[in-house]
Amino acid sequence: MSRFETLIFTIEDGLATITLNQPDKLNAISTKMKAEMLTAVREAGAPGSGVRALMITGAGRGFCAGADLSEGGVGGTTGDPGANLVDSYHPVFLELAHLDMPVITAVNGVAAGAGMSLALTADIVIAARSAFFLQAFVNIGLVPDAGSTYLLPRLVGEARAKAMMMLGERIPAEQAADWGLIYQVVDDAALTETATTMAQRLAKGPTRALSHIRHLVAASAGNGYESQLQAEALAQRAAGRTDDSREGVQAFLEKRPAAFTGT
Ligand code: LHQ
Repeated sequence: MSRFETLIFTIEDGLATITLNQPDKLNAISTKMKAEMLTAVREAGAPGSGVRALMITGAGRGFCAGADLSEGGVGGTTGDPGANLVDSYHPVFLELAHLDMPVITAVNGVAAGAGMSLALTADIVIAARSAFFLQAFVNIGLVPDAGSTYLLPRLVGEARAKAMMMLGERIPAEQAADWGLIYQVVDDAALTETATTMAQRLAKGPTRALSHIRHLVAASAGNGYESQLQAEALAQRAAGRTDDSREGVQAFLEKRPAAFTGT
């Protein structure tokens, strides 16, 4: 029997997969789900877990409909939305941001509210053609949270970000891809295979370099050009000393595919 009530969590060949599994509520984020996500993400990131990539997707027709509004409204069990965010959303989102491995989200259906924020935490977002993205917050008189006001303007620019946030309209997956909000749209039937194949490839990649890439790009939002050059040099020094870098160069010279180990 699974240890989790609201998720399916698997680890296979270095790839951890979290499937949000409350399909009757379009995988809305309950208190239990937040706690279980935190446990699962921590397990994936723990030293010695052997995990080298994480994929997040949803069961059923939704990816994630945001905060579970059936659980005491927007304040959750505490009655205070701010405390709800700080106490139980931020730990999950920060744990994801700090992971030293690539993260993919396979957006199988609606990604709304904090569910959209969750989708955008990934390094690579792939969506099914029928999926849509919704800054649902304003529709219930709230402001975007769980990182949406940080990530969205950076991805699509302020004009589109503010229109999404203020109008609370559904943005179809293809439009999201055209805007640069996500990486790729695929036919619904192809989503799982496409995303899994990409995640498996990342799980066999040069993990240290992939980790530096995600942290460098995250840092670039707050750095000037010169600081970012410095950050690149530091990361390159570390990446250049890995077994995977040595293997990559050797494989190139020997005209064979590299066999990266993540070390
Ligand atoms: C739901 C939900 C849901 C519970 C669908 N909860 N049951 C965090 C904490 C602190 C402060 C506040 O902010 C936050 C972050 C947030 O995420 S706030 C934003 C919360 N999310 C929303 O406002 C989205 C609400 N949902 C919708 O607008 C629609 O359900 C969408 C557009 C997602 C999907 O529409 P439909 O495809 O037409 O599906 P539906 O509305 O019929 O929903 C299907 C079922 O899922 C339904 O249950 P039922 O028993 O009637 O079949 C919904 O009640 C349930 N559900 N979202 N967030």
